[in-house]
Amino acid sequence: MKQLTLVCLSETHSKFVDVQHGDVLIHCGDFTNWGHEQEIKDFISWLKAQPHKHKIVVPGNHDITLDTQKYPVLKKKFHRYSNFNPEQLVQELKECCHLLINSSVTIEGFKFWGSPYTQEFCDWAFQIEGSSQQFWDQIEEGSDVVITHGPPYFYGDKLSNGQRVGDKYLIEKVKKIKPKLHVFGGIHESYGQYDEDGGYGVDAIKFINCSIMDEKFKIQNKPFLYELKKDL
Ligand SMILES: [Mn+2]
Repeated sequence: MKQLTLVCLSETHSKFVDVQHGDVLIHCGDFTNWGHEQEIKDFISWLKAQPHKHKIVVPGNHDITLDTQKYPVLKKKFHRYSNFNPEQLVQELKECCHLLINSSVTIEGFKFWGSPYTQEFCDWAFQIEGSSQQFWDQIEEGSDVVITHGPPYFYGDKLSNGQRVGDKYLIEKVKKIKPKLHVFGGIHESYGQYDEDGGYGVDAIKFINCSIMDEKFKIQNKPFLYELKKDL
């Protein structure tokens, strides 16, 4: 039996918190408010100071500098008066974590697949153009953990008015892939862990929304711990 303790958090928006110890630290995005150079540098310093052996980062829609493809457009909107090299910052970040952008990493026999992309209404970073149906076909078979910035439909995706905003194609695909864990943030007010509806026993997927900030951007929640196990 192989086991890893995962420490999962999201939505820190340039605030820094103490996190529990574990083997793999996972941040599901929105570690900044505006993707400013200093915000990213502060996050890198924080990340470097964490003792976890492995670190995985999936950016969020606020971390605009990490969306290097769209950055020239986003710069005009958000960073008119700053001048820095986004590629260099991304490189610095990659040197202290596994940065997953529609890609995977295998750690001690466990496969983690991550994506920052979401379907959203405001024009931020990492947005899926059009339907997400084909988009989620990129999730790799055999993933033990799926990490996305936004929630799938029905799990941890409720706004305070009760409206569910999770991605319907994402949940469809995740249920086919059958990871042990799907962890995400995105919707601050839906922090919590959820068991797969209609799932059975040990094969049921666990869904965790690990947003540590509430909808008023106040830190209210603790990072989640999850024991990832498998017979190897
Ligand atoms: Mn957020």
